[in-house]
Amino acid sequence: MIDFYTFATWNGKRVAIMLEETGLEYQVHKVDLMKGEHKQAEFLGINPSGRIPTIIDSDEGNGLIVTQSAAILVYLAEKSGLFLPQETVARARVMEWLFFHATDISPTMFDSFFLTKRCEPNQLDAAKFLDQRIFELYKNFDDQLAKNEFIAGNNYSIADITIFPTINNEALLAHYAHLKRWHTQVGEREAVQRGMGVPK
Ligand SMILES: N[C@@H](CCC(=O)N[C@@H](CS)C(=O)NCC(=O)O)C(=O)O
Repeated sequence: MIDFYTFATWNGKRVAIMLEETGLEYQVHKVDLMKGEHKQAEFLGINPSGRIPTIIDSDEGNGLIVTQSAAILVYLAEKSGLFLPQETVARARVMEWLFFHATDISPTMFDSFFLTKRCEPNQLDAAKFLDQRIFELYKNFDDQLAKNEFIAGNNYSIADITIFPTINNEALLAHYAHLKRWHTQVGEREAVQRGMGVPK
């Protein structure tokens, strides 16, 4: 059984999609970031960095805690044997696109959100610069999807799962036709639809 600590953000949703896709048994614990529940002792005792998503897998020893959404996806892929190929070349491709997104796009999206919504006064010019960079980086994904059905090749993988919840930007979808085709296709998966609704 997996205890899943999450909130309705793209980092949380990618793990929710993965749990739904694998069919692993899990229980949701909503950590309300708006109420500051992630900074309370109970949650800090589980993840000292005070961030979601976090899982505890009680099948492993006294309970294995894994944090960081990309690491959780790799862990769940290895546990389930799904969405991460064993073969070296195919696996390298999945890791390449997973880390491209996790290290280049996700933090830039967070920084833009921080400058627009959390920073006093707002730093809109700086956020605009970051938004433009995100837009340009997504061209790489669009080009890749022009040649491949899925992000890392012919098969649906944790690279697709990590990216999907962040593509909620109409301007991006209007500009990049291949990204839009892929977004529609992946969005039709029932597990993706269920995962996007977690937590309720
Ligand atoms: N790199 C981390 C980012 C985790 C993260 O920043 N989570 C946000 C919600 S999406 C959070 O819990 N923020 C609370 C805070 O930073 O105080 C991941 O991929 O899991």
